[in-house]
Amino acid sequence: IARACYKRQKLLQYNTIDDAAKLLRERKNIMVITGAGISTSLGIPDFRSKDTGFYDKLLTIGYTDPEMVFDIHEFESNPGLFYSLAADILPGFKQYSPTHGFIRLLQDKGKLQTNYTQNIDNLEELAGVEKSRLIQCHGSFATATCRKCGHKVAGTEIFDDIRAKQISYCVRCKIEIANEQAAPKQNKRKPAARRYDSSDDDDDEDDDIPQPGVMKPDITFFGEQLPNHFFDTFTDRDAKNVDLVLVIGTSLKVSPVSEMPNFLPKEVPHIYISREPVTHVNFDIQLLGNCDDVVVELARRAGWELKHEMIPKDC
Ligand code: CNA
Repeated sequence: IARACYKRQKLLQYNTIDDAAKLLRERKNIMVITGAGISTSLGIPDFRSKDTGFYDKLLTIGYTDPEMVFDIHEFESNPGLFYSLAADILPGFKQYSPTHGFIRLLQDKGKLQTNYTQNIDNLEELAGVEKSRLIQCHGSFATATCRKCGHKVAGTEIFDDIRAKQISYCVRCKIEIANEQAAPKQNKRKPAARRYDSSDDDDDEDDDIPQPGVMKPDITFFGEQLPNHFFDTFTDRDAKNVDLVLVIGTSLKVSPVSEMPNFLPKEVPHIYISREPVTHVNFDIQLLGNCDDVVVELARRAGWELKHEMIPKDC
């Protein structure tokens, strides 16, 4: 998606929460764009909330550039930085929030076109959102891949290392290295060509000790390309058919997702649900507050029953 060079005009006929509930009842192809705010009620911090966000935490412990933790070049040179801090945003995978439940409800009503999530906690899947209706724009913790040999594993296989704040190394690389070391010397693979240095002349074998690759969860770091199916699905399918867009729990600061609302047809109503207002997109209706509370009220006014153990019985 190229950078939006215009701000869409507001549709003046939509203003209130009742207008939003009516749109939910009437529309059939609802695009839902979500961010970290839909998981904060589960104890998973977002990035940019003041005081409680992950970035503020990093600042208080001395990291002046919190985005570095998720920068691919930094990860290549110093994976220990990511591994020392990632435990804080590792999901428990046991529970989803009422807002995830609301997205599932839209699906059950036959109204969910696609949920574009920036989240990496994979909780949409736990809530039962179908794979075909889910685009994980920034990947997820569901799988992890070796940076050296490409070996892919279930994300859970590196969780113990993340929780122990230690770099996770590739099991397949380790086995290959062990096999090579066990093999007779003449069968050993020749070491890759390396920079010539006069100290190499002393035939110091330590330099040639092979290292296993580092595992990286399949989340999109800053500096990495988003998955192709994100662009293809948005431009070729969804942007043409959508009739309502809900943007929930995101500061809309990360491109290209932040550009998506401005690229939808101008007659499609835009609703924003989050704690803080945004000004760089002209939403028709902004419903500010905890998203779980807002979606419960929206569902009630739409005449739908949203069931979830975190919703008080009298709602
Ligand atoms: P962000 O920039 O931290 O914004 C979150 C927004 O949600 C803020 O505007 C908050 O005010 C708002 N918010 C927080 N809690 C609530 C709540 N309970 N109800 C309503 N609004 C709330 O995060 P974005 O998602 O906009 O940024 C995209 C990043 C965040 C992606 O790359 C993600 O991978 C990354 N992230 C994901 C997770 C996760 O998967 N749970 C956690 C932390 C960060």
